[in-house]
Amino acid sequence: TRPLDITQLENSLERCLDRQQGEPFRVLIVDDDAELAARYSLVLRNAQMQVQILTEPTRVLETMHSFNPEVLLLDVNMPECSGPELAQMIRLHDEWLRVTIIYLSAETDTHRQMAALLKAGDDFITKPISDNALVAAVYSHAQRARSLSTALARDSLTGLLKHADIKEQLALEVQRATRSGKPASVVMLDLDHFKRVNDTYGHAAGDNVIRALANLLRQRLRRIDSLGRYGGEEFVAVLPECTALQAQRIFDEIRVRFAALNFNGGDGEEFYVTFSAGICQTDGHTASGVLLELADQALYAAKHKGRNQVQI
Ligand code: GH3
Ligand code: MG
Ligand code: MG
Ligand code: MG
Repeated sequence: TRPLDITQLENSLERCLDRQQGEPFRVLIVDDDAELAARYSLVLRNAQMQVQILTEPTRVLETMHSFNPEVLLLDVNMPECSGPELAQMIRLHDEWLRVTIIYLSAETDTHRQMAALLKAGDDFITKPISDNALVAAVYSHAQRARSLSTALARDSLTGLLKHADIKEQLALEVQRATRSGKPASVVMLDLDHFKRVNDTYGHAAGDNVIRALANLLRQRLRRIDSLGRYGGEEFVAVLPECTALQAQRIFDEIRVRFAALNFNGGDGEEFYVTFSAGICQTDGHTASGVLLELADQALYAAKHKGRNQVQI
């Protein structure tokens, strides 16, 4: 095997860090050795991470509350309490489940390392460690923790916002529209005769339809629009800077395209599904909950008038 090319490794690490998106990763270093902690902190700060140092382990929960770290770099041997004891205590709190705990210790005895990991914690790094290796380890853990928490926040079938989150987003956009004086539109959408689809072709085929609609909506809407799975086969979209008439044109287009999609019903059978939608425009004073109610009334009218249509 070829020897490891360190320069190449360093370049890829730099590329990795360049790609780091969003807020900087938050790392809390708990170590009784202040000098060492300062050294690690410098290395991680140079890699664009946000770092806080704690030399008194007993104050860890308090510090976590104020700093909200994503990664905890934990010393093993400290005078007041051991790292594994601390990790175990942190793991008793559900609110800190997403925090990755990495031991950073001079402990080289693998039995003691294993004992620490079995108690609580996610990884064990032995000191001394090169700057790049430290950055890479923290980066990969933080990145994974973040993508997991983003994925968990989404509806698992469609990847869209969940009920509570789209409602929150709607409230924010309504406030924004009120401030800017620009119109925004709220769309409530429901699949037509979907019970029949499930009954005829099965729940899995029904799930495919829901996913296909979510993908179509995602493709067709803009980046600034918000989209959520409001209920089982109900969706809510919020379109900033868009009048009800413009929203109706867009959703009518989506409606036609969706109605043309053919789905596999098994045994070579194909089927088609339609949806109905109701739209309501902001007016600068109506509350978001009421707007949603109005969009739902428009949806009800669309159903009543024969489905496969978009009403204002
Ligand atoms: P309508 O045109 O009046 O909306 O008729 P409908 O049959 O679609 O009535 P409704 O909107 O009340 O139907 C909801 C149905 O959607 C009930 C349930 O079987 C189905 N459903 C809800 N969530 C899911 C899901 O996650 N997957 C599948 N496959 N079906 C779902
Ligand atoms: Mg120590
Ligand atoms: Mg429904
Ligand atoms: Mg329905």
